Amino acid sequence: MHPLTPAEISDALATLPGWAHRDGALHRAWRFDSFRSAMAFMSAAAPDIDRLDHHPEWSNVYDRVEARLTTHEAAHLVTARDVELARLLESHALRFSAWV
Ligand code: HBI
Repeated sequence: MHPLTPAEISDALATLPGWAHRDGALHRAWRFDSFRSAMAFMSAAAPDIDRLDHHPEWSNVYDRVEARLTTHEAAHLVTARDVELARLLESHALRFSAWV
Protein backbone atom coordinates (compact mmCIF):
# COMPACT_ATOMS: atom_id res chain seq x y z
CA MET A 1 0.00 0.00 0.00
CA HIS A 2 1.79 3.13 -1.22
CA PRO A 3 1.06 6.71 -0.18
CA LEU A 4 -0.79 8.80 -2.77
CA THR A 5 1.04 11.68 -4.41
CA PRO A 6 -0.23 15.24 -3.80
CA ALA A 7 -1.72 15.20 -7.32
CA GLU A 8 -3.53 11.91 -6.67
CA ILE A 9 -4.89 13.32 -3.40
CA SER A 10 -6.21 16.48 -5.05
CA ASP A 11 -7.81 14.41 -7.84
CA ALA A 12 -9.58 12.33 -5.19
CA LEU A 13 -10.64 15.39 -3.21
CA ALA A 14 -12.21 16.91 -6.32
CA THR A 15 -14.82 14.13 -6.11
CA LEU A 16 -15.25 14.26 -2.33
CA PRO A 17 -17.06 17.48 -1.36
CA GLY A 18 -16.38 18.53 2.21
CA TRP A 19 -13.14 16.57 2.48
CA ALA A 20 -9.71 18.19 2.79
CA HIS A 21 -6.10 17.11 3.09
CA ARG A 22 -5.25 18.45 6.53
CA ASP A 23 -2.25 17.68 8.76
CA GLY A 24 -1.33 14.73 6.57
CA ALA A 25 -4.77 13.09 6.73
CA LEU A 26 -8.03 13.09 4.81
CA HIS A 27 -10.30 15.18 7.03
CA ARG A 28 -14.02 15.84 7.17
CA ALA A 29 -16.41 17.24 9.73
CA TRP A 30 -20.15 16.64 9.46
CA ARG A 31 -22.93 18.28 11.38
CA PHE A 32 -26.20 16.41 11.81
CA ASP A 33 -29.62 17.49 13.02
CA SER A 34 -29.09 15.93 16.46
CA PHE A 35 -26.79 13.89 18.65
CA ARG A 36 -28.98 10.90 17.86
CA SER A 37 -28.41 11.28 14.11
CA ALA A 38 -24.66 11.65 14.63
CA MET A 39 -24.63 8.43 16.64
CA ALA A 40 -26.89 6.67 14.15
CA PHE A 41 -24.46 7.59 11.35
CA MET A 42 -21.48 6.17 13.23
CA SER A 43 -23.34 2.98 14.13
CA ALA A 44 -24.68 2.45 10.62
CA ALA A 45 -21.23 2.89 9.08
CA ALA A 46 -19.48 0.59 11.55
CA PRO A 47 -20.21 -2.80 9.92
CA ASP A 48 -19.10 -1.55 6.46
CA ILE A 49 -15.98 -0.01 7.99
CA ASP A 50 -15.12 -3.32 9.58
CA ARG A 51 -15.76 -5.21 6.34
CA LEU A 52 -13.37 -2.83 4.59
CA ASP A 53 -10.89 -3.53 7.41
CA HIS A 54 -9.86 0.11 7.37
CA HIS A 55 -10.92 2.33 10.24
CA PRO A 56 -11.35 6.07 10.77
CA GLU A 57 -9.90 8.03 13.62
CA TRP A 58 -13.13 9.80 14.50
CA SER A 59 -14.84 11.61 17.29
CA ASN A 60 -18.24 12.96 18.19
CA VAL A 61 -19.22 16.16 19.97
CA TYR A 62 -23.00 16.58 20.28
CA ASP A 63 -24.31 16.84 16.69
CA ARG A 64 -20.88 16.77 15.03
CA VAL A 65 -18.64 13.97 13.85
CA GLU A 66 -15.07 14.57 12.77
CA ALA A 67 -12.97 11.99 10.92
CA ARG A 68 -9.26 11.72 10.06
CA LEU A 69 -8.15 9.02 7.68
CA THR A 70 -4.60 7.74 7.29
CA THR A 71 -3.07 4.34 6.69
CA HIS A 72 -0.96 3.05 9.57
CA GLU A 73 0.70 0.54 7.29
CA ALA A 74 1.89 3.39 5.04
CA ALA A 75 3.58 5.45 7.76
CA HIS A 76 0.28 7.16 8.60
CA LEU A 77 0.04 8.76 5.18
CA VAL A 78 -2.94 8.84 2.83
CA THR A 79 -3.49 5.87 0.51
CA ALA A 80 -6.23 4.65 -1.84
CA ARG A 81 -7.72 2.81 1.15
CA ASP A 82 -8.40 6.16 2.83
CA VAL A 83 -10.12 7.46 -0.28
CA GLU A 84 -12.22 4.29 -0.37
CA LEU A 85 -13.13 4.76 3.30
CA ALA A 86 -14.00 8.44 2.73
CA ARG A 87 -16.45 7.39 -0.02
CA LEU A 88 -17.97 4.78 2.25
CA LEU A 89 -18.44 7.29 5.11
CA GLU A 90 -19.92 9.83 2.69
CA SER A 91 -22.49 7.33 1.43
CA HIS A 92 -23.64 6.73 5.00
CA ALA A 93 -23.59 10.40 6.05
CA LEU A 94 -26.01 11.22 3.20
CA ARG A 95 -28.60 8.96 4.80
CA PHE A 96 -28.49 10.86 8.09
CA SER A 97 -29.08 14.36 6.75
CA ALA A 98 -25.64 15.80 7.34
CA TRP A 99 -25.77 19.58 6.93
CA VAL A 100 -22.13 20.20 6.14
N1 HBI B 1 -7.18 1.36 9.66
N2 HBI B 1 -6.87 3.59 9.28
C1 HBI B 1 -6.40 2.36 9.26
N3 HBI B 1 -5.13 2.14 8.81
C2 HBI B 1 -4.63 0.88 8.74
O1 HBI B 1 -3.48 0.71 8.32
C3 HBI B 1 -5.43 -0.19 9.15
C4 HBI B 1 -6.72 0.12 9.63
N4 HBI B 1 -7.52 -0.87 10.02
C5 HBI B 1 -7.13 -2.23 10.05
C6 HBI B 1 -5.81 -2.47 9.48
N5 HBI B 1 -5.00 -1.50 9.08
C7 HBI B 1 -5.44 -3.88 9.31
O2 HBI B 1 -5.27 -4.19 7.95
C8 HBI B 1 -4.14 -4.28 10.04
O3 HBI B 1 -4.12 -3.73 11.30
C9 HBI B 1 -4.01 -5.78 10.06
